[in-house]
Amino acid sequence: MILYKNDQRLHDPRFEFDNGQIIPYQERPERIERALAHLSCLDDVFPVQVQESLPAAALESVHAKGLLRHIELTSQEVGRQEDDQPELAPLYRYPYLFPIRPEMNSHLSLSPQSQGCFAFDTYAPIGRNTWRAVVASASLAWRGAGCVLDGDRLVYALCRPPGHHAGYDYYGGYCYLNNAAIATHRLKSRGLVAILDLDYHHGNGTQQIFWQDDQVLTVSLHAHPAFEYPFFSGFSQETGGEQAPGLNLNLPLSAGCDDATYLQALDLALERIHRFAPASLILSAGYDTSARDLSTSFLLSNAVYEEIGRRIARLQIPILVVHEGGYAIEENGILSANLIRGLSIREYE
Ligand code: OKP
Ligand code: ZN
Repeated sequence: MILYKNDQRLHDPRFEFDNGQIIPYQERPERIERALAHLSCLDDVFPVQVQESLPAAALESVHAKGLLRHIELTSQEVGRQEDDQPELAPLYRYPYLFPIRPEMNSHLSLSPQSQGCFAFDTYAPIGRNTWRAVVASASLAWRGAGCVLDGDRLVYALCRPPGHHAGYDYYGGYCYLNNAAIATHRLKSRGLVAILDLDYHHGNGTQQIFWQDDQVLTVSLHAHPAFEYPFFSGFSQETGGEQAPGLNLNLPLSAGCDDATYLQALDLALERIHRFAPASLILSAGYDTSARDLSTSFLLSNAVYEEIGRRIARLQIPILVVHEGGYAIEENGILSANLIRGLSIREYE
C-alpha cells in the first residue's frame, strides 16, 4: 500500500542558498509525483489518498510545542502578507539571523525574523502552505504506522517534505516535522521499534529524538559527516544517551561508496537490528545514494536497491517505509519501485 496526500505539493519554494550560491530548490513536488507514478505500476501495490490529518497529540509526542507553533504561525503570517500585497511573488521566509548567544535569542524569538531560533540552516524556508504540507506529510507516516498496527506487513508513506533532519525543537535541511519519528512513536505501542535510515545524509533529527529512548534502536548508513552535510552529527562515536547506551549505530561511509561497500555496511546494520529483535521497522528511505543523484557522492547502481530491499525483508518483520531524500527526479520513482520489489520478496518465500 502506498499512502500519499495532495496537500504536500503546496510547499514549493523557488530557490535555496547553497554555499553562497542561489540555486533552484532541490526538494521539488515532482519527486513524489514520479515516485507515485512508478510505485503504482507495481503488481499488488495500490495507492491510497489519505484524507485525515494526524491529531495534534501525535505531533506533540515528538516535537516541542514552541516549534510547532512557530511553523504554523509563520505560515499564517506569510499568507496574510501575501493577501495584503498580492503583487508579491509566492513568498517564502528564510532565516538569515541565528542567535549564537542566549541574549540574542530572547529578542530575536519575538521578532518577525524568529526562524533562526528554530532552524539550524537556510534550507527550510516557510511559505503560506508550508504548515499544511508538512502536516500532510507527517499524517502519511502516522497513518502508515496505524496500518502496520492493523496488520499490514509493508506500507510505503510517500512523505514530502522529508523529515529526518528535524529534531525535537529544531528544523532544517528541507525537513520540518520528523515523519519517521512520529510513526515510530505510534508503533511503540506494539513493542520495540528499529529505525533504519538509508538516506545519503545523516538523520541528525531522528538520532536526537530517540537518543535517550531504550525502546527504539536507530541505525544509519550515510556519507561521513567529516566531509558531508550535516557535518556536525553522524560520527561512529555517537552510540546513544545514558538511558539508551548502544542503541544508536552510525555507519559513516566514504565519498564514492559503491554497491559492494554499501551492502557490507548494510549487513552490519541488519545484524544489529536482528539482535535488537524489534516488533517493527521504520525504513527512512532516501535515494540520494544513487550514482545518478548529482548532488551527492555515492555511486550506487539502480539494481542494488532491489538487493537492499531483499536483505531487509529477511528480518521478517512488518516494515513502514518513509520517503526521505533523493534529488534526481525520475530516480525517486525507479529506485523506490526497485526497493519495494526487493522488500516484497518475502511474500513469495
Ligand atoms: C536533505 B535530505 C551542500 C548541500 C546540502 C542540503 C541537504 C539536505 C538533505 N552543498 N544541501 O537528507 O536528503
Ligand atoms: Zn539526504
